[in-house]
Amino acid sequence: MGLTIAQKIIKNHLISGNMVQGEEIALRIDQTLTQDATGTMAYLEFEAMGIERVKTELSVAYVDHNTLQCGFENADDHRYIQSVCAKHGLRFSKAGNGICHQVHLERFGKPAKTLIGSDSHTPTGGGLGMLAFGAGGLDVAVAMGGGAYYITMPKMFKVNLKGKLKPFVSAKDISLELLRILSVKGGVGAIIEWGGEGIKTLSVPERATITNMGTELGATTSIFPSDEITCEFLKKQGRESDFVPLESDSDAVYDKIIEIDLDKLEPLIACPHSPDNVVKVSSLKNVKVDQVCIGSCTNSSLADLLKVSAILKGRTVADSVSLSISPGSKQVLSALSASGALQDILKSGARLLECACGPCIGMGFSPNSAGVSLRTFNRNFLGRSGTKDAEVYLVSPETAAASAIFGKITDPRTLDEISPLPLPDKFEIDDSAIIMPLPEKEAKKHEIVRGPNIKPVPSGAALENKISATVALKTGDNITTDHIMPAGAKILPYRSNIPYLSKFCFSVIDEGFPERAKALKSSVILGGSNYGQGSSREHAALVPLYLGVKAVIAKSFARIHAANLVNAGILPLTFADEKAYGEISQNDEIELCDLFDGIKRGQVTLTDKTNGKTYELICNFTERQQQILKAGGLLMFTKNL
Ligand code: MIC
Ligand code: SF4
Repeated sequence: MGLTIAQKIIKNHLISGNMVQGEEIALRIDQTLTQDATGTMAYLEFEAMGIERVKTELSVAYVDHNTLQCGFENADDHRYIQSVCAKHGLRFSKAGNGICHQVHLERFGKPAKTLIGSDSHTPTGGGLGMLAFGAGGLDVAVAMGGGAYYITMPKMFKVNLKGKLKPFVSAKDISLELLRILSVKGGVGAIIEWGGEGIKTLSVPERATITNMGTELGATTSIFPSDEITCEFLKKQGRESDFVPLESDSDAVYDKIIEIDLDKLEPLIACPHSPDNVVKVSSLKNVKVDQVCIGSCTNSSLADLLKVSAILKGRTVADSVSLSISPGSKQVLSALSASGALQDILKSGARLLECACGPCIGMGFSPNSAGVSLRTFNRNFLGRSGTKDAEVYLVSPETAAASAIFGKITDPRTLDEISPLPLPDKFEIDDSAIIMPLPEKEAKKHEIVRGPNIKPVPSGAALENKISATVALKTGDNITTDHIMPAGAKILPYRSNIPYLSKFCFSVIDEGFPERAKALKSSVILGGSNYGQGSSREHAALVPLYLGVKAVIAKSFARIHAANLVNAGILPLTFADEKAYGEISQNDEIELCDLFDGIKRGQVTLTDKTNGKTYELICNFTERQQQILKAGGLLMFTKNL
C-alpha cells in the first residue's frame, strides 16, 4: 500500500510506536520554534530540565506576540528569552522582525522535515511540505532537549483542488470553504493533505494560508507536496539547496477525500464568533464596517499585501473605517516599500502597524463598543479582539480592502480588475534581526537575565488514588483557550506570572471563577464537546492547575489542549454516556475513586454526591501518559527519570 506525504515523513522520523491509526507514535523533531507569549514558560521548563544545549537541527525563538512593552514586564521577558537563546544554542528573532510563522517559512522551513512550535499555527510550515505541529511549551522544551514528540497516529484526509481561482477569490476563501464543509471539529484526529491539479496554481504563501487555517478545523496538521513551486519559493529566498521533492504515492489511501472546485468558489466570510460560521460575502448586504485589519500569520505575505495595495491605489479608506496593515515580516515590509506599493497603502489612509501579531491577539487596535471588525486573521472567538461585544468577521485580503473603501462588507468582485505589482525575482535577504547563539565555550559563562515578572512554573503533585472535588464550572461546547485563559494587551505581559494570570481565568464567561476555584482548593470543570480548541497556550492548563483544578470532564477535547492537561498533571476525562453531562450540575460535589486502577483500565467512575448518581468516564491514556499523570505532570515525570 502506498503512503501519503505525511506518512512518508512520519516513517522517516519514527522513534517508537506503529503507524497504526489511533496508536501513539513518537517522532524525532528536526526543528522547533517558540513565540514570546508561550516561549517564556517553555524556556523556564527547558531550564528546569537542566540541558546545556538544544539538540535539534535548528531551534528559533521569535518575539512577535507581545511587542507593545507597556511596562517592564514583557521587555524583561524578551531579555530573558534572548539570554536563554545565547546560552543554550538557539537563534533569536528580535521584535519587529516578523510573525514567527511567516519568518520561519521565509528563512528556515524545509520540506520533508519535522517542526514543532509552541503556537497552534505552526502547521503553516506545511505550505512548504514540512510536517509541522502546534504543541504545548513543555512538549517543545522536551523536543529541544532531544526528546521525542508524541502524537496519536492520525487519520489521513485529502482535499483535491480542481480548476483555478477566479479574480478576487483567494486562498483564504479555500480555507473558509473547507471550514464551511467540515466545521471547527471536522479535522480532529486527521492530517489534511492538499492535492489535485488546482494546487499547481497556488504559490507557497497561498499554500501556507491554507495550512495555517487547518488549525481552525482542529486538524493535527495540514501539508502540501513539495514541488517545482516550492523549489521556486526557496530559490527566491536563496535557499534552493533546502529543496527536496515530496509527493504521495499514487496508491496512497485516505480516510476521506473532499473536492473543491476553484472555478466555482466565491469570496467567503466567517461571521461572529466562530471561524466555521461561513457564508458568501455577497449574501451580507449593507453591513456597516468600523474597522478592518489586514495581516496575521494567515494573510500577511508580500503577494497578499501587493493585492491590497493594488485595490487601495488611488482610493481612500471610508471616513468611518479605521484600516490597519501589519506586514508579516521585515522582508515583506522592505519589499513592499521597495516596490512603491507601501506608498499606495499609506496614501489611502491606512495605519501601518508593526510586523507582529498585533490586533490578532488583541495587542492593541481593539474595535469600538459593539463595533464591526473585518479581519484577514484566522480566529474570531468571542472577546479575542479585546472588545467583548465586538462583531468580528474573517475575510480574505481582497474582501478586507474592498470593504475598507466602501465602509460596508463588500464583495471585491464588484471592483474593476486590478493588476498587482509583480513579485520580485529574488527577495532581499537580511537576517540581521536574527541573533545567533554564543559559541559553546562562551555560552557556559553566560548569565540568564531574569526580571521580577518571571515567577516559577507551578508544578503538579503526584496523583492520589481518590479525588474529592466540586464542579467549579460547567461550560457549553467549543470552549476555546481564549475563554479559559484570555490574552490581549492587559493580560499577555503576564504570561510568565501564573499567579497574576489566574485572576483572568474564564473571565470572558464567568468572572467569579478564579475566586471560586481558589477557595474550593480541589475542583473539576465540566465541559462540552471540542473543549480547549484554538491556541496551544499551556497556560490554559497551568492556570487551572494553579487554581486547584484536578480534572476536566468533557464530551470531547481538542488535541493540543488535552496533551497540555496531561502535561500539567490534570486528568482529561470524557463521558461514557453524554447524558451524564446534562445530569451533573455546577457546584455538585463529586468523587473519582480507584484512580490508579481506573486510568490503567481506561475507565473511571464518578460519584456525584449531590445527585446521588454514578457515571462512567473514559480515559484512554497511553502507558507513558499514565506515568506522567501519576508523577504529577510531564515536568515532574522528566525530573524523576
Ligand atoms: C493564538 O493565535 O491564539 C496564539 C496567541 O498565537 C496562540 C499562542 C498563545 O496563546 O500564545 C496559539 O495559537 O497557539
Ligand atoms: Fe500571531 Fe495571530 Fe498567528 Fe496567533 S494567529 S501566531 S496571534 S498572528
